[in-house]
Amino acid sequence: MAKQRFSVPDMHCSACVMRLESLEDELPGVKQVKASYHKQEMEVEYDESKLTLEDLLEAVQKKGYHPQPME
Ligand SMILES: [Cu+2]
Repeated sequence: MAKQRFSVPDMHCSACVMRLESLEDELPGVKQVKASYHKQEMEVEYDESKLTLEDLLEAVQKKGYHPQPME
């Protein structure tokens, strides 16, 4: 299981948090998504045997956001 934090600068309200957290149910391999509107960050726990970082970035971008992986 991998954990990755992303900066999501275009998250602008609590509805964004819910949209991002819905990836948990929509994307196979995602175990947990924690998004913070105040920090403009999200943390994703995922199974790297089912999902790559690129898949994850693409899914978030499809929702209209521009995630930047953090260290
Ligand atoms: Cu919003």
